[in-house]
Amino acid sequence: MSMFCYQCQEAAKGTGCTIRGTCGKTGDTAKLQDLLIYTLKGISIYCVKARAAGIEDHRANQFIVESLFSTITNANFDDRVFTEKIKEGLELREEIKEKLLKNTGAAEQNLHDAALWNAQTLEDFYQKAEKVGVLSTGNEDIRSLRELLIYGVKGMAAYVEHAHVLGYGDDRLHAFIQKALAATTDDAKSVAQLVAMVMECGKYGVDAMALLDKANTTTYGNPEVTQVNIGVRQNPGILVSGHDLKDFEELLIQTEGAGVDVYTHGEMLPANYYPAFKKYKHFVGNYGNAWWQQGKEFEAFNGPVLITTNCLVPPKGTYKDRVYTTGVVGFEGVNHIANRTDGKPKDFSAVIEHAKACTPPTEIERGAITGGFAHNTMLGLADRIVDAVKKGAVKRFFVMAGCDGRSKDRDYYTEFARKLPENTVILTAGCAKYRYNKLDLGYINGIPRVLDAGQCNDSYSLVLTALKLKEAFGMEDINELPVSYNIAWYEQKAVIVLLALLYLGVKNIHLGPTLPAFLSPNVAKVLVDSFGIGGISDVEQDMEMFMG
Ligand code: FSO
Ligand code: SF4
Repeated sequence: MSMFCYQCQEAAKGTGCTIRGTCGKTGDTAKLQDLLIYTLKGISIYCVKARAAGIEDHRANQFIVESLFSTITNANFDDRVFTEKIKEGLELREEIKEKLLKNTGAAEQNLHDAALWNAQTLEDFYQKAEKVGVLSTGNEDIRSLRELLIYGVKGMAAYVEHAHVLGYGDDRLHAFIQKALAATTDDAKSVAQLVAMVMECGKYGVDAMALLDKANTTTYGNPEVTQVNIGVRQNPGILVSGHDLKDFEELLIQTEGAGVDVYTHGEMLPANYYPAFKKYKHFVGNYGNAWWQQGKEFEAFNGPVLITTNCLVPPKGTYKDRVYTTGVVGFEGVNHIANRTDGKPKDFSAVIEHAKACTPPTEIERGAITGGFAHNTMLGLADRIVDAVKKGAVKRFFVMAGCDGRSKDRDYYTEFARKLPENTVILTAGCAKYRYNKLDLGYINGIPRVLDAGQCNDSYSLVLTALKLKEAFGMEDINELPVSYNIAWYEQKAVIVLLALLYLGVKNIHLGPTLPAFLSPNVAKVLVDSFGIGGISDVEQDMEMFMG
């Protein structure tokens, strides 16, 4: 076995990737990612102690969050990045150790190896990585809970990083992330204690999404109901994918008057809903679909593509020279736009110059799709929605948020949406929407039957909508609402969204297309028994179950 990774829905054979990732990650990259996580655990052990002594290390906080984000599925495939991060992490760990020693005057005793090990060469890194990966935890249930916790904080880190870029932060989130990472090295932690920590992770997940929501809406305004153009214009274009709105804004500013158009792809689609971006005349609309379709869509786009976060698919040679990564994203041999320094914007001039020399995008479709149903819009529609429910025009809401992926099984979601009775409404967020957002599902009392709140992090908006409905109907419990949860997951941001929903008391969530490989039978049983979590079967059977 040259690697072991089971963090996403595409884990090979539903158990784990052992030779090469389905995502394209090599065994070497997987090992370096394992070692980086181990390094972060060591730093966290010290950060927890330093915090208790009154020392908050902001550089460590930021390093941990960015490093976690870089190990999320489809974010970074560049071994040099991980090697550098491990080296930097080891130095950082020693710095915090020194600070702590100065402060307390006594060296720490009996520390876990994660806080002690050291190595310099790449060869030593690989050797060490073999001993500290996922399978180094022997007990299947402890391993499952440790990994569930790690994937939860990876997702949380992504949202914390997006908020940070916009100038929003909360040290309590860093404190929890580090406490969780350190806890995964503590052999004294029981199954029950780890379960409690996983639930606590959900609480901080809600806080992280609320923080990001505040950052996004304060900076760019509340998303508005928008008809998003999915056709093309005649100028050369730049396509922007991923979730980072700050990158998007800076690119829009720098392309003004350049004779180059800007389009969104995948999870950047919701940028179309923000008032702050609507003023840019060269912002055309959305091109294409969810991340996994990027091969053929980037090819047809003809111009440069900027990937601000996951999901990046290893680029084909035919368009690789047109791909630009930035932030935590990376791929060997692909152009990378450097981070901001001294508060100055990123420099996208290379992407813009590249675009000018390209032919305009090939048209792949025409028309428009509707979105912008985040919590503020929903608040404005609340009376109409409550009325529609009371009069029986809406019988049930289906939360179908989450992710899309390349597996054929995901056709289920298109068929499920198509076959839903006409008196039902889909609430969505994340790239899962592409499975049904171009179907003509019609309207109920002027309200579309597919209500898109935004990116996966905007699942927070869906929760606020559910809480508002609970209040409007005078209900005690969110589970009394006529809402069913049929959620599609793919990577670790979906894990934090799920844990956040569980923390808020949402029961009977169905998760597909398959349950996570990292849930051991016993851990899965805890989730089934306590929260009624279930999988999916076939469309007819599930429809009957949900509507029944
Ligand atoms: Fe999708 Fe990828 Fe947003 Fe994920 S583009 S799969 S859950 O990164 O983050 O929904
Ligand atoms: Fe496999 Fe997913 Fe891990 Fe990639 S991220 S190696 S596809 S489990």
